Amino acid sequence: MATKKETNNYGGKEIKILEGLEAVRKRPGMYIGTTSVAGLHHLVWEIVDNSVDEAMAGYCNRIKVTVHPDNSITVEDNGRGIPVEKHPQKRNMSTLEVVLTILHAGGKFDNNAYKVSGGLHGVGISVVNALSKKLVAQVKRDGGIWEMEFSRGKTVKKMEQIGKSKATGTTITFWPDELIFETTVYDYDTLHDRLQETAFLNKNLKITLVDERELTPRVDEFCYAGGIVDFVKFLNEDKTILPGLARPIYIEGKSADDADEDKRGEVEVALQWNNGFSEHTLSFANDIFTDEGGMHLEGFRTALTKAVNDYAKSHKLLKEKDPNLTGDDIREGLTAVISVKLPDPQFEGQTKAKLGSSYMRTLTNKIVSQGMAEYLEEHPNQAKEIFKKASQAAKGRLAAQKARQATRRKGLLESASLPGKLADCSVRDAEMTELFIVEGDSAGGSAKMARDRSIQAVLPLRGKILNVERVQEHRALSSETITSLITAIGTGVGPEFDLSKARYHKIVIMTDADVDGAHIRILLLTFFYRYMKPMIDAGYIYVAQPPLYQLKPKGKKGGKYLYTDEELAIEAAKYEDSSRYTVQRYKGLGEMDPEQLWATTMEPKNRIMLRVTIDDAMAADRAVSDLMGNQVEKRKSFIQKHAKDVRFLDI
Ligand code: 0RA
Repeated sequence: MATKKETNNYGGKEIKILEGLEAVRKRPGMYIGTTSVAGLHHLVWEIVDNSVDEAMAGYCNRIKVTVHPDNSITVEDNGRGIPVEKHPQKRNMSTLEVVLTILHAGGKFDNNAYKVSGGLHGVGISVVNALSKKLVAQVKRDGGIWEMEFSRGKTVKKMEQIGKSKATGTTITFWPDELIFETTVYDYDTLHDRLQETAFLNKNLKITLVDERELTPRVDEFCYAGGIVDFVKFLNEDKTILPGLARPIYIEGKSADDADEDKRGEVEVALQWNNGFSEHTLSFANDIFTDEGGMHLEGFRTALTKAVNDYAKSHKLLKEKDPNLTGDDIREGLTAVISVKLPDPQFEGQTKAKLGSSYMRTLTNKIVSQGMAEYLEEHPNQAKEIFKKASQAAKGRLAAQKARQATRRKGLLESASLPGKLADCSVRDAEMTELFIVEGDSAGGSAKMARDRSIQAVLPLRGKILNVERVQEHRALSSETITSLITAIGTGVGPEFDLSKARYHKIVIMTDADVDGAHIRILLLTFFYRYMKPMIDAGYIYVAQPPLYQLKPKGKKGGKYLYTDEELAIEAAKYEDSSRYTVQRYKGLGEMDPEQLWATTMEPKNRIMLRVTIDDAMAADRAVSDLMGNQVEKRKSFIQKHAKDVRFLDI
């Protein structure tokens, strides 16, 4: 039926529209980045961002996202509703139809000052429509309820009024197309974390998430009267806060009313120090997470450093001739959220996650300088605590410098100073060589016997590696396990870090497939994340994947190595019953003989290795501090949940 209608009624314009959405279906990656699980979630962000735009413009204070049992999604808001009247330029179409079927048409007709949806990946609702096997749009507006239905971007039911309502709002329900996506199963935690973040960034906006796939639907509600102040408190939840700073510092401001059209903007920051040693600063522009920072972050940092030093000098905490505290000193233990809004944000950088609009540096700097100076003057006790924390950091920094130089001096002596436990390889060309980090001497022994000694080196770690998230740098650098890692790798750390000095281009973490192994792996990843991030960025860090099981048919030779529970189930299903085979479970690498270890885990042509990436630095940042923070319970449950699940290593 629909086909007949199409051929009869579709004129030239409509054919162009279909070609537009056809292009989206042909190259979905160009519009949503990927058709993996990340792209699937992108569909939700696309709709929600439009609802958030309504909220930012002051017309909407409620958004509800529902995951239905079949993994279809409903996003409902109480904004103005997508206009339903005839479109001014396209006389035979409603605006609703234009918004849903014309690429990039989404926000052309309104004039909100700031927009999420036009930002980083904002591609418009029509892209969601193109990539859904079915989409139903319902609008309450102008006293009526209007509905329209589509399939894979094509109109299935023209817009019609289905009822009356005094309320306004938009409800979009869509069914992601399994012809497009690798998976159509939504991940609750991903939705939860992102929607909670959106609620933090939009004071008093109530966002509800409902998962109807559970027997009793799971419901989470996010609404924060304190906005980013609540965000900072949340990030510091498990931490010990600097005395007197239970209430985060909050600074806001905006450009002068007579500022040039293209230099307008608003700035909000919230900050609070804990007694830890790492910095957690998150920056956003128009609610878009700027993973690579940018102008707003630069302006904030310069202003903070100057404000604290100025205060310290003028109140004689520092003498006139004393060196200034560095920005790093001042930011030790700092948790901060910076959120700026601007009409036309420019994004640059490798992942387009860096704010390039340079006037935002000046504006943020000005607002934070003033706000910080005022805060410090008005809160002398807090000012003293902040100064004290930064001076301790400065002392630690000097001690760390010495410790680093010590590891470097050792490094200069080359092989003579390499850690005694390292079984090095003979080839010296780093591009060809690999370093296996293994837990304990016994696994180390097997790995040493198993390896190809020309290109594979083995470094056994004795016992647990220090949690670097919890100690100051000079303490980390006095741990023998850590210095042996650093000297074996050869790059140094901190200001002395030099990627070109890496002695191996593959560093392979090879731990047991149990909870302890998972713990050691996480500790090692934390170390690399905090001290050698460029090694992760360069793609030099890997995780080995030893098999979990070997299934042997009875009375026959040979057996099959299996790497996951699913693989085991599939393999076992090939037999009539379980009396026909035996299953060996490998709890540790030590249970494999060197030949097996080589064949399954180390031999380059057979092994499975996962390259560690930081494609979501925020998730990593959070996971690392969640895992490594004070809360032992959270940590234990995370490790248990993920002990067998290697995918989480992609964080
Ligand atoms: C076009 C124009 C206007 C609002 C919207 C689209 C709009 C889109 C979405 C998507 C989800 N919820 C939404 N709410 C609104 C402006 C409407 C006006 O000027 O009244």
